[in-house]
Amino acid sequence: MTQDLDAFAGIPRLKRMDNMDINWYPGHMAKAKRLLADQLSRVDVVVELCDARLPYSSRNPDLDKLLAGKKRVLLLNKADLADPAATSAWLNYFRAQGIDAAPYSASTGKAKDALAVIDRAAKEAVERAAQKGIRKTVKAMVVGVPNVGKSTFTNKLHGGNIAKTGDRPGVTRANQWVRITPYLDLLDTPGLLWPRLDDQLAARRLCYIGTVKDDVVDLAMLTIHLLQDMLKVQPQAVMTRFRFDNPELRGEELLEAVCKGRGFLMKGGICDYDRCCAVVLDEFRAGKLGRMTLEMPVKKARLTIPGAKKDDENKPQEENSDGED
Ligand SMILES: Nc1nc2c(ncn2[C@@H]2O[C@H](COP(=O)(O)OP(=O)(O)OP(=O)(O)O)[C@@H](O)[C@H]2O)c(=O)[nH]1
Ligand SMILES: [Mg+2]
Repeated sequence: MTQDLDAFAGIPRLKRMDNMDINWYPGHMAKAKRLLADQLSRVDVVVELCDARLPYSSRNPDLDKLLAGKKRVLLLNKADLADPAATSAWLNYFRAQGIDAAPYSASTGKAKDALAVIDRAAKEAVERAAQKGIRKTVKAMVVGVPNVGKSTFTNKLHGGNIAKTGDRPGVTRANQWVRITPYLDLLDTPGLLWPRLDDQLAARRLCYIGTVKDDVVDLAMLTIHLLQDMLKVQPQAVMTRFRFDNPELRGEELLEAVCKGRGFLMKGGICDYDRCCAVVLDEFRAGKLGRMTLEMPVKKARLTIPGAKKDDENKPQEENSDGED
């Protein structure tokens, strides 16, 4: 790991970090996408889960096309790990776009709150059936990128461990229908990424929350970026947790500071970067630094550039962006 960093000697520190190219689209995802499309005609409601700490980066852009015309709700899951004020800002942002969004925690939330969201979304379909004298069983499909909590959500609604969960991406490999009540069936699906992660900033952030497998990235680079991103939003929490006192540190200096602060040192006082990266990533993922959201729905004033792509108009910007990305 240290060798990788040394290999870039002479290149300015932040510059060399742009060399990370993240892509992960294992075979089971292509299959899962086909199977999801197959099931769509059978479902009344799609429940999309994203991670409340990254509500922009953790939404699969492919879903818009795939789910066009379907009744859909967006749950900002893991809201227990996110900054509540940031979650409110995101809810306003989504609702302003006509997206039915709500915060949720599949770990600590109540099943009845999630059921209320699904009931609201399914209301029209239920009423249409009632007009024909039928009491409908609503079919809802749970979708989202890997590791956002789809199976934990399914278990919460079911009231027991019917779907396999785990703190790594790609745990669910096949669709699984689960009966929640006589009037609600839920389909848990495998996490879906998209074939080319062309937004590499989003891709990197997906690694922070364990949506992209750790094996496909350079963990030292990833950890440096995570520390820098956390320092932008909550410098004091980062410095307290990792025991250093200079919020201006950047690049490899940050790994050194954490190693010294937390005592991740090997024989001869050499920094143990492997241990440092594992601990920083684990502690962020487990919410040990407190509730934190890493991106905000801030719109930049933009100039109209003739011929510019319109796709990114609603893409939120980083707060306090220092332009390194
Ligand atoms: N703190 C917190 N942890 C959660 C929440 N929901 C899920 N988790 C944890 O996140 C990890 C992933 O949960 P899963 O339910 O397996 O995620 P998934 O979306 O089904 O993942 P794949 O099947 O890989 O796509 C597990 O360790 C869960 O305990 C939540 O709301 N809050
Ligand atoms: Mg799952």
